[in-house]
Amino acid sequence: MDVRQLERLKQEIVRFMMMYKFAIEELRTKIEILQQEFHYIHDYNPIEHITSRVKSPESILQKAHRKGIPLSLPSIRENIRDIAGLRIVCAFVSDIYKVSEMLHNQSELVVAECKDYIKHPKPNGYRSLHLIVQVPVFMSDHTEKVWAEIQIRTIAMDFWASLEHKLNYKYNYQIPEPLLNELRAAAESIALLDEKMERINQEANHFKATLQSETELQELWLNNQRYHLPADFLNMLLDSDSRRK
Ligand code: 0O2
Repeated sequence: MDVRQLERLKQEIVRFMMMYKFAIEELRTKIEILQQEFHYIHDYNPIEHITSRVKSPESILQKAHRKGIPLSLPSIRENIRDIAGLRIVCAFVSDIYKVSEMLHNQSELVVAECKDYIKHPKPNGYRSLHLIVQVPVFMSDHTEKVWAEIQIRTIAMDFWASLEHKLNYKYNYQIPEPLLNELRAAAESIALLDEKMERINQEANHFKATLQSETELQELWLNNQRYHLPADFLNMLLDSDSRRK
């Protein structure tokens, strides 16, 4: 292969990978807006943190070989749908489903597949909710629809998955049976812990709701600025709300 041909191919691969970087940026912006909107309305943030990555060319190649996918860019683009990957980490299991619902309601986003490894954990104990989505990326002269995978999980599930990933790397995907059993048991404990944390949080929310004073309900904060909601304004809205029903 001559140098010019190699350069052209490299450019093609760079353009290919860049599309996934843009898809991640589009998704991050969408999710950050949803997160802020949710925070203002419910005074609560369902997302702890978000990480993202574009799959490396080695990893794409390995997956293509493993799945018997023809080695061409169009075929990889269509068949490997987790080249762009986002991981959303939440505190509670109910937050995972709230975030998933918000993403399903985004008109520009097509959710093509939802794999619920929380209701149906993998045999090794892996838990997480995976959404395969198609996101439009707006270029100067056209719009590209790009596949991405969004993994949503709790802090505890994330902790388990990163340890399991590390062990797989260490043992070259041949983790000894006793360790596999311990991992499965740890996954069970984590599921129970997630349930317990959820219950405690629900009780705390109930307590907070009963304490919320009228004065608190008459103020709102936007960009660190406090706004007062006059009682007349609230009454007027209440009136029109009841007329609508
Ligand atoms: P990486 O390094 O994250 O890119 P596959 O299971 O890959 O043959 P599919 O349908 O793409 O087919 O997989 P699935 O089940 O939706 O899983 C996709 C991703 O979820 C994986 O990507 C992992 O990131 C994560 N995942 C799935 N199962 C496990 C598991 O048992 N343990 C851990 N730690 N992570 C898991 P990649 O491409 O495998 O890896």
